[in-house]
Formats: sequence, C-alpha cells, structure tokens
Amino acid sequence: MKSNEALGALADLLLSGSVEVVDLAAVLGPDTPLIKLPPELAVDTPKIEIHKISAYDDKGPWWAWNWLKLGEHSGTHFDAPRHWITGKDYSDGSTDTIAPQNFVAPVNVIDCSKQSSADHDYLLTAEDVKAWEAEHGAIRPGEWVVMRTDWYKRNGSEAEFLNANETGPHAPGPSVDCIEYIISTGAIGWGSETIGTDAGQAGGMEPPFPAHSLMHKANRYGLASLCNLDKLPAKGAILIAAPLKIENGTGSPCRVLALVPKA
Ligand code: 23J
Ligand code: MN
Repeated sequence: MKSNEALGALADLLLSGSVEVVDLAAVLGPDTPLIKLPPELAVDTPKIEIHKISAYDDKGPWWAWNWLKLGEHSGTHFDAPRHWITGKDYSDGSTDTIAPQNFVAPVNVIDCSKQSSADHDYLLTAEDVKAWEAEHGAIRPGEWVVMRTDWYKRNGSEAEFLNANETGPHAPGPSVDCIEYIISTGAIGWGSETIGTDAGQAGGMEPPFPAHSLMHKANRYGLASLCNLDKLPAKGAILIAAPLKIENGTGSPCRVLALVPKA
C-alpha cells in the first residue's frame, strides 16, 4: 500500500474508532510518586507544585492558568540519552535534539504481570525476551520494548509504588543481559510501569542501573511510570511519546499514547 493510502486508511480508522487511542500516562500532580535515591549518592527531585496564577479573578478576570515546579524525571516520563553519563556526548541525545521520527514507533509489550506479582524483585532476562519473540515475532530495529507488570495499579500510593523496606526499593525490571539483548535488536527504547526504567534493586547490578547506563550509552531512550500496558496487544500497537522540547533536557514528563486496533 502507498503511504498516502495507508495514512488515509488510518485517518478513517481513527475517525470511526476502529483504532483506539489508549492513554499510557498517569496524572501529574503534588501526589505523583517520585524516585528516592540513596542519600549518600544523590539529591532527590522536588515534589511537584502547581501554583495558581489566576482563576477568573482579580489576578486575571477572564482566564485561569498555573505555573509548575516540576522535575524532568517526574511521573510518566521520557529518559533521553543525556540523562546518563554514558550518553552525555550524543549531539542528538537531549529532548530538543532527538529526531522527531523516533517519537512515533511500533511497540512490543512483554507480559510479566504474573511473575511480578509473585516476585516483586522479578528480573526479565534475555532468554525470556527470546522466548517471547519465538511466540510473538521478532523485535525490529526502531521499535519500543515495554515490560508489562501491572505495577501501574500501585501508582496511586507512593509507598506501594516504591515498595521500599530496610533493604531498599523492590520493583520488577530488566536484568543486565536483558538490556544488552534489547540493544542488540536495534530497539529504540525500553519502557516500564515502575518509578524508573530499572528494577528496584538495580543499584547493586554490574553495571548499576543497566536500563539507564547501557541503553543511554547506545543512544536509546527510556519510558518510566507507564500505565495501562494491560490494554495493549503484544504486538501491533503504535506508541507516541514526545518529550517537551526542553533546551538540553535530560528527560520530560510525557503524555504517552498508544494507537491500538480495536478487537
Ligand atoms: C536519577 C538517578 C537515578 C535514577 C533515576 C534518576 C531514574 O530512574 C530516572 O527517573 O531516570 S535510577
Ligand atoms: Mn527518568
């Protein structure tokens, strides 16, 4: 099919509702869960603040508007290569320099929900990803890979979402070999439903935080705190994730959407 015909067909499918738009973002506000880093290592991102400028009042009689205090890595968000020291030198590695073609791409959804509810430290491995490909088809260069865990159902409570105890945070994520394999497929990025793209215990891996360290070293992207991955097919959806065009930005809160064929 010619591309103009294909896009025209998509237009019809969107207008008729045969292709649905699924919202993969969480609400962004003062109660949005934020990552807590080991205090000896880091300063945390500040709580989100929404400040009223006016609301049809003496500060502005006919309009309402707010200003925000908001870390780049807050809520459902995009990680750019420049976020990590391993990706700091890419000239196309910040939110304002990434090619926009990369913000719209097919998505592979790996269902790890059963394993993750049984084991909060569940790690997806390269072997698991290869088994998933044998069943569903190959991950192609330029596509997203996201890990469905149903962890987003905890997003309303920071304590449940971070799931930390005296041994630190416990949340599922990718192993080092998983991320190495995903990079080898040519995938454009890795996404998760948890607070960050790495597992809760990933600070103790070698290298630490492999979804950050290795993906960004390879000029690939991350998506964190995704929602509703249980509403997507394993293959066949198109992901739209365009970060704000922040100057030299390392990431951005993001209204991530998926185009999904209606069953
Ligand atoms: C800063 C430092 C470590 C990590 C993170 C941020 C994230 O997970 C993030 O939001 O990118 S692990
Ligand atoms: Mn981030």
